[in-house]
Amino acid sequence: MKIYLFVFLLIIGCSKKNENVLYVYNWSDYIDETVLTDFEKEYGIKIIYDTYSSNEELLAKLQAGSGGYDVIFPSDYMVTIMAQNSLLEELNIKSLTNLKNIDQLFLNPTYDPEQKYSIPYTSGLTGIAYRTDLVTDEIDSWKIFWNAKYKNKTMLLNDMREVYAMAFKILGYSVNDTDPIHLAEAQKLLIDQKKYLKKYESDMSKDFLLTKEASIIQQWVGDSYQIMEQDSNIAFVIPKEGSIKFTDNICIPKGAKHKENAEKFINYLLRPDIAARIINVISYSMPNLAALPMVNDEIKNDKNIYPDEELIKKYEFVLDLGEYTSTMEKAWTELKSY
Ligand code: SPD
Repeated sequence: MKIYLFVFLLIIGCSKKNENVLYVYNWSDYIDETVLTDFEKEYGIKIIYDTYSSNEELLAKLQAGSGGYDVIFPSDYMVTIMAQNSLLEELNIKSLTNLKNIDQLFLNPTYDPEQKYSIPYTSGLTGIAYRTDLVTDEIDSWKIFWNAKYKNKTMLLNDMREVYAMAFKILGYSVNDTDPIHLAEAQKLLIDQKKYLKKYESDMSKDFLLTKEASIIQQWVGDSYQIMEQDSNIAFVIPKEGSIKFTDNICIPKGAKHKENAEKFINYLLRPDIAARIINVISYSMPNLAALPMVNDEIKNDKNIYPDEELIKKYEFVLDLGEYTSTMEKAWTELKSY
C-alpha cells in the first residue's frame, strides 16, 4: 500500500513540476536574458530557451512535430503560412491585459487580420553592416557585395527570402516577385556574387565582422547595432534600392502543453518596463508605446531603428508566395551548392 502511495505522490509531484515550465523558441540575440530570469522568479515558471536563425528553420521544426515549444516568434508572412497550415493556437486575447500598450497601427495586420494567432513583438529592416576601417568605398547600395576588392570578405544572410530580396531590389523588382524569368536573372546575379562570398550565415557573421574575417555583411538592423556597441569601427547603412521590412510576432504553436504559462509570458513581454529593457538590449523597435519613455534616447532617436516613411519607401513586407515558394527553394538549393 505504502509503495502505491509513494508512486502516486511521485507522479503528482512530477506532473506538478512539469506544469511550471515554459519552452521558448526565439531568434538568436532577440531578448534581454535578465528578463527571462526575472520572469522565472516572479512566476515560479522555469524557462527552457532555444534559438533559431530563420523563419524556414522554425517552420521545418514545427512541421516535423519536434521541439515541444510553447512560445515562438515568426515573422509576418510566416504567421500566415503557419495559420494556414494549422500550426498555431488561437490566443486567449482576454488574458493579455497588457495588449493596451501596443500601438493600434500594429494591431489587426494583414497577415493576421483578426489578431487570432499573433501579437507583434518587434519590427525592423535589413541592411548592410560593415567595417569602416577596412572598407574604403562609400556604401549606399547592395552592389558593394559585387566589388572584387572585398573578395572572400562579404557575407550574406543564410535566409532565402532575404538573399533573393536583395537581388530583386538591385534588378528593380519587388521582394515578392514571382516571375520565373526574373528569378533566373536574380539567380545569375547571385551566382556571380559567390566569387566574393565567404559564406551564407545569419548569426555568426557578426562575429566574423568583429574579428575582421569579414568586412561587409547583410544583416538586420538590431543585430548590427548590437555589434556596433562592441566596436566603433562598425557602421550600418540602409541601401538605396530598399529591401525587407518586417514585424516579428509572438505566437503559441499548436498543441503547446503549457498554454497558460505561454500567455502569462506573452503578457509579461508586453509590460512597458519589460519591453523597454528588451529594446535597450537588442536595439530593435517594438510597437509598445508605453515603453518608449524608458527606451534609451540614442535608440529611440535613431532613424535606422525607428525609421520614417521616407527612409523606407523602397522597403517591403515579405508575403507568402504560395506554391511559387518551392520554385524559389529549388533555386536557393542550387545557389547554395553552386
Ligand atoms: N537576431 C534576430 C533577428 C530577427 C530577424 N527577424 C526578421 C527576419 C525577416 N526576414
